[in-house]
Amino acid sequence: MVSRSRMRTYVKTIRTRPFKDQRPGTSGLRKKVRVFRQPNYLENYIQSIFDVITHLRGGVLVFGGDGRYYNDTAIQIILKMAAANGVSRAIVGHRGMLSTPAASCIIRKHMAAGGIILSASHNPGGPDGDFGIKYNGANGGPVVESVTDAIFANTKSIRTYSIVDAPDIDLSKIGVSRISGMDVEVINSVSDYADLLESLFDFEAIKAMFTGGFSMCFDAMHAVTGPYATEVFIKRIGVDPSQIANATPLPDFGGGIPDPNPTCNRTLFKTMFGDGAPDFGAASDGDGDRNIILGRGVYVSPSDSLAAITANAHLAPGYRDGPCGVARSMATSRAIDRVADKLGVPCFETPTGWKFFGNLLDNGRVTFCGEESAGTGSNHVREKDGLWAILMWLNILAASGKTVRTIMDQLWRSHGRNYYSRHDYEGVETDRAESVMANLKAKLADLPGQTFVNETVSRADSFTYRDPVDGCVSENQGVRVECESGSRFIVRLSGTSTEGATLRLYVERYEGPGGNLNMDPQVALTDIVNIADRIAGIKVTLGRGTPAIIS
Ligand code: G16
Repeated sequence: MVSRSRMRTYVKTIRTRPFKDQRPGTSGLRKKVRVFRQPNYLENYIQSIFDVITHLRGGVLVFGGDGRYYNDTAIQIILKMAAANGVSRAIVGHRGMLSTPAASCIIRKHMAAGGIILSASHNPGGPDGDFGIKYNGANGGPVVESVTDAIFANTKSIRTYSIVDAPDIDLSKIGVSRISGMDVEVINSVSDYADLLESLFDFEAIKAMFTGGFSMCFDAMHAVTGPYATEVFIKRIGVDPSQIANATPLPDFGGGIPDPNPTCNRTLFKTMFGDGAPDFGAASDGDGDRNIILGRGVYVSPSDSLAAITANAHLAPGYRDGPCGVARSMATSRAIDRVADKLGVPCFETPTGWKFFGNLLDNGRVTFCGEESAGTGSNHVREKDGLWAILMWLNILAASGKTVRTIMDQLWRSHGRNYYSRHDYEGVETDRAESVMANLKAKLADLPGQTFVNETVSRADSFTYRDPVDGCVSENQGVRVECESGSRFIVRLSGTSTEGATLRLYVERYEGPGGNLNMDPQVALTDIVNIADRIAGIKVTLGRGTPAIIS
């Protein structure tokens, strides 16, 4: 506990004024760096966390970020505020860095009260880029909406914050120091997490596969995953270092955008579709929770990856019994539903945002969950986990002796294929994006029964989620329009963009096991894309001819 005399000596109470724009989005508070650097902006939000979650006083908290620009400055401020707010022990990643899944692992392993993660995920970094703050609870996962709502409410009335007046803490040395009554333990960021992964997968089988000539290209995109990939792939599995690209984390991600989609990671996609491509390609994002999977000449969409993992996970030692249940976000393709159906396990449909999986995982209702946004994970932590997904794939390939293409062909031949794509209209005017949503919602009641080209609408609604564990209701989670054929489209506004609005159109079409399973998804989806645009008037209303990113 912080002694009163020490508190008097070191704690400063600073007057502040509320900012109006501190509502957390899909994944914490995400803003431009320049917004966070305004005097008191970061401090107000952090103080609001401590004001709302009062049991952090006297508790243990985990701290770390993805190493992006401003991570080093922000973490010093946050640690000094934690000390001033009575946190008894801070567990901090070496150099202030922790991947998001590693932070979740460490919160759980050390039974901490929670953790503060500094990341804007896959968003660009650097002084003109983005920064973000997430608060995760004792289960290691993002807190539920009622808590983020309370934090937001606090930011609107905050008048003071507390911070200790002390020199910066040296986060480059592993060990324990003390700041105004709070122990600061700087830990090796990778070992707990690597141990957890090693307990779930057959590293020996994966090692034997590489020894036998299997080749991989893993791109860490100069983000936080580099040191974890080095530990797991190179040190523990024996992968040749030449198979790991961009493993050194940089504050600006080397000038790239740490989003492993086909547009931001052209190099990997070019490699995997080029002559002499390796057997396996993968990448993760800024904070290491996303993943992308490719085989030689084949891209596995995140929705398909979730389905393939669910169908084959029994090949990994940690998942021998298969899943007890699975979950996907509403916008994710329904490929996993078919796998779950065959396995005889429930499949839950949640809104976008990993926080909605927390209750299902904590309550033992699901083993795997995933999202179309390149997020896949299991009950081993409470965040999506890029390296976990990549190791799961490697384990499946090693245990089955099959290629990525064969795994996918077999999945589609037994379950059919859910052709799927997401079209992102980024940086559009907020008013225009909101008017697409409003116009679409106004049409919903009349859509069922109407035929467009060759598709007849069977259902059209705005998605409302009722959490089966705590009964909480989340409304307006995206508009979905489903057709009798099984095709559907979904439109929603992103909750992670930092400039204007991002409108996402998700399209899906089902082709049965006997159908044409090898089309180019964009060709297969042409009709439903056109129908969506005709109904929602996206291009006209936004004044954009094409989406910025198609994935
Ligand atoms: C976050 C959330 C994910 C969500 C994604 C996209 O991921 O954790 O659950 O799917 O954003 O959200 P939106 O469509 O609202 O932009 P990350 O990796 O950015 O933290």
